Amino acid sequence: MTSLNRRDFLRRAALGALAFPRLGKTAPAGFQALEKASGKKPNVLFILADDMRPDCIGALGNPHIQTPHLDELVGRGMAFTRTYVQGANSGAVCTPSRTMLLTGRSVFHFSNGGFAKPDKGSAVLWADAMKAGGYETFHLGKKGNSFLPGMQAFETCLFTGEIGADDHEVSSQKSADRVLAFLRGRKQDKPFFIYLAPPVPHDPRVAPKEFMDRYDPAKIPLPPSYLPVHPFDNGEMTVRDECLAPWPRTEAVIRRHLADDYACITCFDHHIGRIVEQLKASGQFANTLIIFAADNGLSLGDHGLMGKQNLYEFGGLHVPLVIAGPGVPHGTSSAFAYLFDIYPTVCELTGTPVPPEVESKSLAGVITGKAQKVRDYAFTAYRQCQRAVRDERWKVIRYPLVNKTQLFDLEKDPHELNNLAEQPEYAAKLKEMLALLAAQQHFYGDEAPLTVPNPQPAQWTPPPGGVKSPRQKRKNKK
Ligand SMILES: [Ca+2]
Repeated sequence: MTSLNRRDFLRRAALGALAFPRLGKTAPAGFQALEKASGKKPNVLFILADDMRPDCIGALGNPHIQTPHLDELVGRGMAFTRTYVQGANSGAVCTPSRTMLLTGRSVFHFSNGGFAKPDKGSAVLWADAMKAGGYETFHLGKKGNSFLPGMQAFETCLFTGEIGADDHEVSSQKSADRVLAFLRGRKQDKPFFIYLAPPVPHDPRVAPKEFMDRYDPAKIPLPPSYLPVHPFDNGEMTVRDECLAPWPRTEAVIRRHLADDYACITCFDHHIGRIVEQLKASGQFANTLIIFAADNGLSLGDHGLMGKQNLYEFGGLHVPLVIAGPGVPHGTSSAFAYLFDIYPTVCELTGTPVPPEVESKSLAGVITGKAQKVRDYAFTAYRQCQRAVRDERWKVIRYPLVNKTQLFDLEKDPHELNNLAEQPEYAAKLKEMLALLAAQQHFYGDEAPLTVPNPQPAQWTPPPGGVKSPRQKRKNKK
């Protein structure tokens, strides 16, 4: 979008002349429901966890983690159980993920952590869209590995480092304290849009003792896909996150990581509860949309991996997403969603015009029951080394740099334990899924090749003596 177009958009939006450009001249059903329910625009509280698996909310089927406040959110709202980050061209998956959220642009169409050439002028930032829609905007989150202009567009833009919340042990508490101060101190004439994104449960996985004490590693089951070592070179075997545990990943080490992760999430949940309590005390709860999601998923022993640099279902790009509040019925949706669908979804649910430059899709129709889905497949990408696509049942993951392919029947094998790609009876299905993968690449503008001239051997063994973690390297330098 040119600057003239952008100015024009904001002016027209402010004047109310841009009446729901995606949906004709009437307000969308979600907004009509909200208007009916509340008589005014809802507040928006968007909470973005940093590195959180989709199976780390108790109410979504994990009996080993304590998340009472997120459970309450699930209990009254809608959970999207197939939500993915579209892709990342960097091991710091946070960066492209957050850039997509803050711009509504695909990872294949922006330069900041994306795959494409610069086109900074073409995005309308989420904060600007919400401001134009009449919102007071407040951001509190980590500064690194995100998209600075997207954060600085919020009227109040605070970084966790400025309030002592980069210290992971107290990050949840201090971030919640600052949100509470904002809620108590603000004028009430505009609805608020809060974007809360502290660096939790991201490693180092530490929480106050009262939360760490709640989990006994010995009682936490290993992931169904636990392996000591990933069976082949996926192109990213010694990236930062993979060095957080030595090879082979022992059962005891994985249980410890899971316990620490769960403790950090329970601590975050506790402080989310404090914010919800304040909304209730101030009478704003009934008119506040609360959205909970994470910027990326995480492997914690699954397939022998520790990080978010892979495309397994329980791995890098599959994230939790729960939306609750006025106009949102209780339910679960298995519609394929991208994390950056949240931007147009929130716009539509709040009667805020969706800028035409936004490339993701609103889930409001799914929420209000008017649609079952917004896309037929989930396509995901990681750097040049991994590509995947899944439909309702089948999934293919392609590793072009080592000429390796995996085919999974997710209906029978949800944890991706049984690779069918080399079994002759699945040759036709494999061919079909690889064609779909190529078609999805073309659709999204992804130019990475699925085959390369001289692929490397797929075999991989851990480096002798391991690889030092970033923290160990820093320690040794001192
Ligand atoms: Ca992250």
